[in-house]
Amino acid sequence: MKHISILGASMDLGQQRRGVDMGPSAIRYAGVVERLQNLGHQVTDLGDLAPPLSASNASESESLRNLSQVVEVNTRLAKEIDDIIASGSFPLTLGGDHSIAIGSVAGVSGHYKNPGVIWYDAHADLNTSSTSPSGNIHGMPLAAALGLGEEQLSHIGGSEAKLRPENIVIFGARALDDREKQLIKQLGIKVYTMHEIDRHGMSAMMAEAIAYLKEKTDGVHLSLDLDALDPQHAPGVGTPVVGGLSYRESHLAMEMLAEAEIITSADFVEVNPILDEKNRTAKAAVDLIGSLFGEKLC
Ligand code: 6HN
Ligand code: MN
Ligand code: MN
Ligand code: MN
Repeated sequence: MKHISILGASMDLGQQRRGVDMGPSAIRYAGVVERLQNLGHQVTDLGDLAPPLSASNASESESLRNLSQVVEVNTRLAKEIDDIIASGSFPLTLGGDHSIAIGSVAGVSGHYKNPGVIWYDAHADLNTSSTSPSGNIHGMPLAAALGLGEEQLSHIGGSEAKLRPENIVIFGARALDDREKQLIKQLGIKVYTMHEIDRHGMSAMMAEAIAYLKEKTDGVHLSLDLDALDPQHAPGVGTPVVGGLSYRESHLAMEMLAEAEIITSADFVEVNPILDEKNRTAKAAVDLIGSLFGEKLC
């Protein structure tokens, strides 16, 4: 039994498709609290962080869209996550676009000597303002956690880097920008692309990723972007990419993580109910959360 604190980060300013700020509501509506309680966990729903006021005026930079709002929300989120862990509870953050992982990783990192992360995503989110093709900050959170790019982002929760490159595993990647590929090679970040997963299977690749992180880290944050799943299984995301992980593969991944007992915090992001079909993506998120917290089929 765990004590789990759910926090909604209703942010949609890290990218340009409105509606992903309603992700936390959609995931609650799909029954996340009840699901976790039925598994015997003690759940506190802390509600949503107050959202930023509005999109900024056009004077703000196109290479870092809505920077001030993203900084403001993530600064508050980092503090909340820090407090949740200090109280002995497991922080489960519901997004919101993936820019909110800047705050969640920052809030987690001070609690571990060697924090690690599983970045379950079609993308690597390793851009900075100088490499980003879009200026969307949801494509930058992993770079910020490494201490790269705009300091207003990378210094949230402290000026030090929040993650070491060798403690990062990217899982499900299939849409990397050229500069992200360069950075991955340069820093030696471990990436399981769809190629490796197709070739060797989820079971072998996740087992390898778990063993890798187990050896290096003393806490692992799971940052799960629903666009890691194929759009057939998770249509309600802002940046869908065909050729993704299936619903079953993702369940197996969560079940293996539950069994390994390595995950110490998590966020589930990019659920956009406006783009969704009958809340399927939010339901998939809740199903995966169930598996991550120990649900068994029999
Ligand atoms: N996400 N690499 C692209 C960009 O604009 O930087 C896409 C980023 C997607 C981010 O899905 O969290
Ligand atoms: Mn992402
Ligand atoms: Mn993504
Ligand atoms: Mn710095």
